[in-house]
Amino acid sequence: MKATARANTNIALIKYWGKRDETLFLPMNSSLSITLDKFYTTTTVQFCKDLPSDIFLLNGCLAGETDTLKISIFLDRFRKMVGENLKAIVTSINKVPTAAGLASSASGFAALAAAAAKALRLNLDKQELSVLARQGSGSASRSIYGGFVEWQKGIKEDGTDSFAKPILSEQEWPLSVLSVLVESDQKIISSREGMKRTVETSPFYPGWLDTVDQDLTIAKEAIKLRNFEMLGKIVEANALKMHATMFGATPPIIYWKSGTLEVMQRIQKLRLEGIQVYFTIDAGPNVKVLCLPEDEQRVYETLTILPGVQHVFVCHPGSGIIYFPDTRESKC
Ligand code: 2P0
Repeated sequence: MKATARANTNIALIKYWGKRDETLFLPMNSSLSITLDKFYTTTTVQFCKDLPSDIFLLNGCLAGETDTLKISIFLDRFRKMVGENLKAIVTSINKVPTAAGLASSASGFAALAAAAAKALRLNLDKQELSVLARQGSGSASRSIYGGFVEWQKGIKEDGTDSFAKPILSEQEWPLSVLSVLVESDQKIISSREGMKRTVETSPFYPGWLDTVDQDLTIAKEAIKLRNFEMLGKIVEANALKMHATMFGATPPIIYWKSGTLEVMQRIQKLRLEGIQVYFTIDAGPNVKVLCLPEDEQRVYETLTILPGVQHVFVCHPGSGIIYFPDTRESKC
């Protein structure tokens, strides 16, 4: 009863911002992402008889109580599906460095869902896996698939119609995504708290909800047409709009640092110099930059020398879930 799976992280092009159900992780709006090739989580789940409680090892270290409890609550959904209460040893290797400015919860819960389901021989399809991964972290629903992925919000109260689906595979449009690190400290407000506060207090949040579906339609049309300028413009506008909702929250949420603005302004200048390049920013100070592969080197060289930039990670569209054969069936 053991299986290993790997999931890549993803970066939202049209953002998920706000929940309509916090327990089931149901979003207020649909979103769209690119799965990346560089940063991933590989997780082995082994269910064992006679194990008194779940054990979670992250990057070789025994995890604390809070993190282990999150894993246990997540695994309970799988245990319920098979009517068994076997506890598990969960071993995760996280190749999403905190310093990359990318969230590891997306790849983490996607890999855990896939490995747990396979270990219990649940035979779930990707849609069912996406529904389960979502209940660990919303953005994890999208990391089940590679390339361009849409998470449709769904309308049902039980969340069974809130899952991701693939739009375009990673091979079909090879863009470059540069993850620009301007700050590596842990952020003070989690995205979970940030979106909750925004929904509850920001007078700009209704404006977000009024326009995000239209943003998504434009982005999907741009992907269909492989129109990079059309995609980049809407991606950048959508990210700025999400941050504008936060500026209006009480108390206000400002994730940006001076380096964030420096990168944004340099990108706008690059565009004036004739380069097609756009940015997006998640719930943090770091900037993700989209460009065409032929401009990747120039954009990299321009950003890497900025005083406020600590590091630039170059990524490309990556694959969805992959499974590894388990060569050793260890005894519990
Ligand atoms: C996204 N973010 O679409 C948005 C954009 C951050 C900004 O999904 O509470 O870790 O676990 O569902 O998925 C980050 O939030 O939040 C996120 P939970 P998650 O990628």
